[in-house]
Amino acid sequence: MTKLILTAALTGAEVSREDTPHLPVSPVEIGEAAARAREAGAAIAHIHVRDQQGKPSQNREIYRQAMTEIRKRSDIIIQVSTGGAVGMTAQERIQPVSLCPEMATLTTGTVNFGDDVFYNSYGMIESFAKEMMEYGVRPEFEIFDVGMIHTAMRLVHKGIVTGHLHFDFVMGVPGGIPAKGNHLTHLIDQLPEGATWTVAGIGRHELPMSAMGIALGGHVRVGLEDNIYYRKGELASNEQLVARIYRIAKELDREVATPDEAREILGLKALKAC
Ligand code: KMH
Ligand code: ZN
Repeated sequence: MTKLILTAALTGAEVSREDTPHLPVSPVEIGEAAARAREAGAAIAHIHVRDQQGKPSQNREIYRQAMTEIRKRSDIIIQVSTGGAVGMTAQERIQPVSLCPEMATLTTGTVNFGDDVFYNSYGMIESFAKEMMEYGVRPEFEIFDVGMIHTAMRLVHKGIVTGHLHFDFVMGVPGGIPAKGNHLTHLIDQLPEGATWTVAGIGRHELPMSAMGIALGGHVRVGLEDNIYYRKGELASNEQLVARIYRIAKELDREVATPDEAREILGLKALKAC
């Protein structure tokens, strides 16, 4: 099996400091959290940023600061969010891509998101994909339900997205695909030859889905964006969640990739000067 790529989803848009004191919010905190996650075994930091009040933001300047703070401290791959928070406009969401991060998320469909709707029309998806390709940013397709794989492939068949294809299966969002083993194998079955995949189980589903991801030869995402608990009633830090998956992988004889090894596996280009 290829080495395991661990992604740390450090902050997200839905969790607040009231939910957990471990949440990194400011650019410096995000930089420090990324360095600790890297130490614990993460190769990719999936980031969202917050404004001065701690509210979700897609502000380009705040992303620039967070990226600077991360790069000061580690060689971890930076993956910015273009999902942002529900209700944000496409113009708001796309802002960090023009900072030339190595990766950005690209959700390829609309999904109910608890009581909200996470809206992604085909037109938006195509324009986000074009902007990523223009800036040399590798998309990670965020797959909340099975049809989204087919919309991602529409971008490939139209020649809009070229190069290595990487998917992240986000499983267990209320309204999206449930976090179950048979659904995971069904998602894997839809992928084209040569594609790679990560699994992100939401809430209590994070640990079992991660274990399945390791065993099935995929990659794993954990972090406070997806789950704030180490176990029932016990809050976790990002690095504790990463370190646990690192240990499980070792026990299962799966080596863990460094950021440079992950760059190789994911076909990331050399950083473009931006
Ligand atoms: N906050 C969710 C509505 C992404 O980062 O691209 C969307 C999200 C996905 O978190
Ligand atoms: Zn996210």
